[in-house]
Order: sequence, then C-alpha cells, then structure tokens
Amino acid sequence: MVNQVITRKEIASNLERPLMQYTVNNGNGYAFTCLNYGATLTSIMMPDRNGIIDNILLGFNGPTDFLNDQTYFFGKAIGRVGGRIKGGLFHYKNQEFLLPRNEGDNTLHGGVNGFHHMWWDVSETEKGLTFTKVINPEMDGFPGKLEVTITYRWGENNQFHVEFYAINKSDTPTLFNPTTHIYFNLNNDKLKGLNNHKLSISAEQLLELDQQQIPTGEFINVTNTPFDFRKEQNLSEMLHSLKQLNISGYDHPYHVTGPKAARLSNLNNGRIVEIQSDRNGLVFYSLNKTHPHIKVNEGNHLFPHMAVALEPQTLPDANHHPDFGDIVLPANTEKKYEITYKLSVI
Ligand code: FUC
Repeated sequence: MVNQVITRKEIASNLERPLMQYTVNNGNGYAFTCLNYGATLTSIMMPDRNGIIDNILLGFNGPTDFLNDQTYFFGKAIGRVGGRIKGGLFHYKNQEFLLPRNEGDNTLHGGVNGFHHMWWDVSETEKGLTFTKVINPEMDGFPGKLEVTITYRWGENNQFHVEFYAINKSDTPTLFNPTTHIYFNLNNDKLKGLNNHKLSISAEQLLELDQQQIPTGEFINVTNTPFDFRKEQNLSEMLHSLKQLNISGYDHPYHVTGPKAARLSNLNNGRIVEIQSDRNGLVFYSLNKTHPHIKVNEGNHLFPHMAVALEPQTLPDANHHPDFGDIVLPANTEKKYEITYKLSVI
C-alpha cells in the first residue's frame, strides 16, 4: 500500500477563488504538488542516484505565475481537446459546431478557456487528489455539458497515475481528448537544459503537418530521419541534427504503438521516467520558442530546449481523420483515459 500524506496550503486569497496548493507525498521520497487552478502540476519530486531529491518538472517560478498563462501551459491539464483542431470545426452527422478559435482559425489545447484556465473542485481521497468540474458550453465554447473528473495519484512502485473521466450530460455531441502538459528536465541543475538526457519513443511514424501545424492526414516513416527515437537517443545530439535541417526543435505528433509510449532518462543521475498510455499519439515538444524574462523553478531564466513535454493523446485533429481514432463523445456517453509515469532510478 502507498502511505501517502497530503498537505495543503492557501497560496493567494485575492482571486476569484482561493488558490490552493496540494502536495501528495508517497512516503518513499516521491511527491507531487498541484494547484486547484488548471489542475496544474507544479512539481514532481524524486530522488536521483545519489539520493538528491529534486523537482523533475519545469514550471513558473512562483505558484501565482501559473495563472492566466496561454503560451507554455506548464504542468496544465489540457482539454476538452489537446492539440490543434483545423478551422475550429467539429462536424457530427448533419450538424456543424464552431469551436473556440485561439490560434488563427484553429483551436489549440481546448481554447483560451480550456481546462488549463479553469478553477477545479478538489477532493482528497484515499488514493490521491480528484479534480471535478461541470463544464457548460458557455464556459469554454465547446458543445455539450461535460462532467469531468481528473485524478492524480501514486500507485505501487513510485508510479504516478493521471486519470481522465468525462460524461456528456447533454443531448449534444462533444469532443474529449485530454492530456497533461508537464515538461520534464531530469537534471538537478535546470540550467543544464536537456544535456545528459536520453529519449525513446515507441513510434515508427509521425504525422505530417502543414504550415499551421495541422496534420495533413499523411504519416511519415521515421527511418533515416532525426525523428527516429525507436532506440533511445541522446536528446542534445538529436536536436543538433534537427537544426542542420533548419528545424528549430521537436513539435510533432508521433503515432505510438503499444502501451509504452516513451522513456526519458538521465545519464548522469540515473533518473528514469517511463510513460505508458492507452492512446495512439504522443506529442513531443522540445520547448522551441521562449520569451525572455520568464522565470522558472528556482528563479532561473527560461531558455529554449530547457525541458521537454511528452503529451500522450489520441492523434491530434482526430475528428477530421477517421483513421486517427475516435474522440467524439456523443450525447449521454462517457470516456476514460489513463496515463502512467513509472519513476525509477538506476
Ligand atoms: C505543444 C505544441 C504547441 C504549443 C504548446 C505549448 O502542444 O504542439 O506548438 O506551443 O505545446
């Protein structure tokens, strides 16, 4: 059994709701911290090979900086739909629904009022923390009344579980393809960026994207490209070979096969994160563009490739490509997804 200890504190009281911070320690040197705003994961603490316990996530310097971010989505829960939806449109049978457009004509990460921008009700359970919200179309611009539950909890052997559940409590269809937008940097010194990191992704293909980063419907084979992570690769070297092709970094949806989506490890300190999910996609984003003066973690300045986001999800824009998977939640139906992060040290 996991001997978890939950602590809570109020971070700010002058907002629409008290900003609460919860820490769930599994009694084994591992702990996650999150906020009731955006169901944001602000840290995951774990030991390294030398017993040094540190945060493996990158995020804003202060908890209140997480409010109102629409650019980096550090640690945020993303929904109703992660990634981009072409033209901000959803067609179902003979109906057309206009979704919230927040990147040109397209919808990104659930629109400006997505999960990342919502206040959630939090309950502490024997298992961990549960975030709940009843979302009406007026709140986020998506059709259908959606009741959502997100659970963050520790399992056996330092496995961190993220569970998404939603039920469409209306007569209107909606879409549901949530994910988490945590960024990993397994170094104790975050200024080392992605140095010392190795990554593997269980994917033979990735999606071809157009100029607006919308999938064209074509799949690209990774063989003989700098997108091949079937065997684990040194991340700094791979980023370097990508730059030779004038590509600034990774921001690509991989088509994953099998439950083990990816594995990130640190050569220096032995930390390993293995990501398992029940979805067929993983967006690999290497934090390519950053604004100056953003302060992260212990006050360091943010710089490009300081961390990686590995976002398990059904392949983006699935509602326009039947072979990408089914993210439609018809009237009065429910759906459940799970992501597991297996944390270990060698
Ligand atoms: C990823 C990317 C986007 C965006 C966001 C912060 O999901 O696909 O380009 O920048 O993260």
